[in-house]
Amino acid sequence: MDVHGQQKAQEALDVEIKSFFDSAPPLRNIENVSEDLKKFIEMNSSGTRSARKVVCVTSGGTTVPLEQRCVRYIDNFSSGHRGAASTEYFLKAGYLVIFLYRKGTCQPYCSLLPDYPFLECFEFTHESGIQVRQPYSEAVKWAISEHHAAVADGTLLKLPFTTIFEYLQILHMVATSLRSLGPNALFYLAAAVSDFYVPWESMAEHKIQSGSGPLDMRLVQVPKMLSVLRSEWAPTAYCISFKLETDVKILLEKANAALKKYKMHMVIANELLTRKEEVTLVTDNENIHVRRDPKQVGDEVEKHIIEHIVEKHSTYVDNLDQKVSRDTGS
Ligand code: 9Z3
Repeated sequence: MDVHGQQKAQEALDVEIKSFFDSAPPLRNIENVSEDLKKFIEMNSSGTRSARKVVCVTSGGTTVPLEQRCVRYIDNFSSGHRGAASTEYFLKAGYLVIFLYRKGTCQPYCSLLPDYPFLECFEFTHESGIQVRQPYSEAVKWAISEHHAAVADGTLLKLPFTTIFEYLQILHMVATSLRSLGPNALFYLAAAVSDFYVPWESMAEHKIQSGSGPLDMRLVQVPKMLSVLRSEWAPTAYCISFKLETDVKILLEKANAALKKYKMHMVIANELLTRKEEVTLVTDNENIHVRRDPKQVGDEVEKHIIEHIVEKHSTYVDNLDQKVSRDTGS
């Protein structure tokens, strides 16, 4: 595409993005989100913490409501395991984490707990108090101590979303809040984001009636926000997105295309069935194949992913710092 064509495409995207945000239902708890973000950043940018790196981990799938008073919705698959496990490894590596997660999906430090932890893990004592049942005592102790430590230290901020409207509005708020951190900010976009949605103004208000025959509904494309994240929202942050496919034959090609198209620093390519075993980290100059070691009990692929990212992000920060020093002659 020539320069004129690129300019036209950019203008069209800007119009689509504006219309998406203008027509999205306003976030119900916008004041709380903005207050929590402000406190999190202020708390962590005072004193010795000023040089700490901050990562926004997105996790879980977004929904697309079909009715304004929503009874039905389309969902994007994601258990939230990738985001939750990665959050634990980022915290361990010394990052501050903003965990933007789909309500009801996996949470950091909870992977060893059963699905219904309250009913399964606890029992009454003779004195009608509550205690942890023996098989879960270590897992519960670990979950509580790690989670409380992260929240009490102010190193973990959790922000929930459900719909595509909520997700993109909060991501926008997070990105613009982290802009001042420059290269120390990292985006790790593991959430499974809807590609199509029903614009709010063309959505039925009430429950769609089934008596009226087959449902004919037009979904429009969700504007690709990755490119504005890079160009406007947080232009010097390190940005990592994920590419999910079910056909391995096209996976790397698609990941490479996304890397170039959205100017990502890294795209993590994963295939649905093997995503917990292996992924490929695709960057401009190399593809790094990462596997979990099945012989090592409890080894997780996320541990190896985060090790590589910490190294790449660190090099990125150092290179930008050196460039700034050269440019300013300091
Ligand atoms: C991923 O590819 C994640 O790794 C998974 C993790 C959702 C597969 P789980 O939550 O699974 O551990 O069960 N996330 C991104 C998926 C996605 O929607 N990517 C878009 C695409 O592939 C780009 S934003 O086109």
